[in-house]
Amino acid sequence: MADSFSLRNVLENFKSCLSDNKEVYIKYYISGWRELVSFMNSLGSVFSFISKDAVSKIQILENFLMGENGTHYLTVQSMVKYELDNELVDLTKRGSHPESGCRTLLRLHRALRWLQLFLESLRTSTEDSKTSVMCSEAYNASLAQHHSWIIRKAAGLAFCALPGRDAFFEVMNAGSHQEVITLLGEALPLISEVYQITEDLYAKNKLLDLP
Ligand code: 1PX
Repeated sequence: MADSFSLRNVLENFKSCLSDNKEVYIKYYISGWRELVSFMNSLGSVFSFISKDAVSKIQILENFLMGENGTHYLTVQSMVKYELDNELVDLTKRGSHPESGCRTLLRLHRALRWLQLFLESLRTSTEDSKTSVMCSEAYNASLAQHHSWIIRKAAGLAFCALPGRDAFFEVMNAGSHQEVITLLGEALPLISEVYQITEDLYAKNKLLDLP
């Protein structure tokens, strides 16, 4: 299932995400997420409620990209412009466009902040650091504020099932601990840049609270 996962693939996708003029390609953004989901699946079935949600959001975006208006979904920038210009986004409450590209990508965008915090904390962790603690601290500082009590509880339970730091570094499949740490150091600035560009775009268009 996740035999082919490697942190390197995630890095490659986020590297390919940015165009020369700093637009974010949806194709690589969702490929990056697919890689991450395959990684999460390899950690066990307690995470499947999380990966199911992530996969359904990836699928919604992929359907737009492959659909008849696909050219408007090449980048996050073109998607935002197209959906706003054509009133395809529910701005205040869910109505006739409950699954717009903009609101769907916003969920993954918020999760990307979690990923950024979590990976940074893994990168700077020491041998006795606990992955479950790093994961829940990253979650509480990001995604948790957007989730209901019940989801927060379920997520908290799932975090307890995370493998320890050593095993975690192993599944990342990117060589020795030191090599993983180096790779994380390369991946993080890219992930942060993609995150920040999206955040600024959403803020400028007042899309950060889409229902
Ligand atoms: C190299 C190591 C990295 C580990 C990779 C792990 C990939 C994690 C992928 C998580 C993607 C989560 C997407 C969540 C999107 C979301 O917020 N959805 C909620 C809102 O959607 P709605 O359509 O209702 O507005 C939805 O309610 C969420 C349901 C599922 C629970 C989400 C819990 C998220 C916890 C994130 C931490 C994942 C920990 C995995 C550990 C490896």
